[in-house]
Amino acid sequence: APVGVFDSGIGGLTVAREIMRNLPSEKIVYFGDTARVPYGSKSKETVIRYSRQIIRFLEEQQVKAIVVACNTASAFALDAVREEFDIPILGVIEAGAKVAAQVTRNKRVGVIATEGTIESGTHAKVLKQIDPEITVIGKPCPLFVPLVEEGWTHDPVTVEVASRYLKELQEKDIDTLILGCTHYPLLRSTIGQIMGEGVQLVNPAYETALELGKLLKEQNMQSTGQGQSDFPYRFYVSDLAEKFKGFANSILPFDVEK
Ligand code: DGN
Repeated sequence: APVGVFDSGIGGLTVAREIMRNLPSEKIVYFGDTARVPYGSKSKETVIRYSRQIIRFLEEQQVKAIVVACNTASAFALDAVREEFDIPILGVIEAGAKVAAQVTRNKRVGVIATEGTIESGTHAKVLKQIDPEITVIGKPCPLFVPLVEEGWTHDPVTVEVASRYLKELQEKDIDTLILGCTHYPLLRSTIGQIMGEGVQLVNPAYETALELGKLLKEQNMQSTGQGQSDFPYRFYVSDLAEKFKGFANSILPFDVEK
């Protein structure tokens, strides 16, 4: 059976991509809620409702586990949907927070994400559960999402915007920074250059793929990939499939056909 992955739109492809790279035998059914994106500026109740609907859809696709690739949905809805559904559900926040807690030396961790994710305080809550001595400094960077979707990952405008957003974090002496939004791993080099070598960047997309691997192993649900003849990835969107395809083809190692 495939793994279900969902996001508010196209950004979750950064998570799907890490699953493809790190767990190449797994099939994926991806759902991007492109009709209702962004989630980052919506209320908790709304994000829970949307997440619930998408999980039902993925269950109909017979998935064996679900990855909530969207950080905002992970922040707002993970606890609620885990209670409601029997299927294993993994978010992207815990995996990133766990690694950040391991790598920080000075126990000062920065988080950049959407407004909703930062306001939810979920990263801070999870990090402090792991180590109460960690100080968490959050900064919403809402303009990063449209800049990435515009394809301006290395544009001077993006460098300027990033410098403005990250200035505050630079002044707060963090040594670890969580890229707490699906799109931010695509800005990794720009963010890394601005923050400098003393700051370790944590990519929750990658860490979540590894966590998924562990979960599937523990539950004896791994695929072997053997006898797989069809193309192993399926993508669904709630609107504008063409635009989705364009973005997908720019970041995935193959072309999405239909
Ligand atoms: N996928 C969202 C997230 O990771 O928080 C970003 C896009 C959005 O819904 N604003």
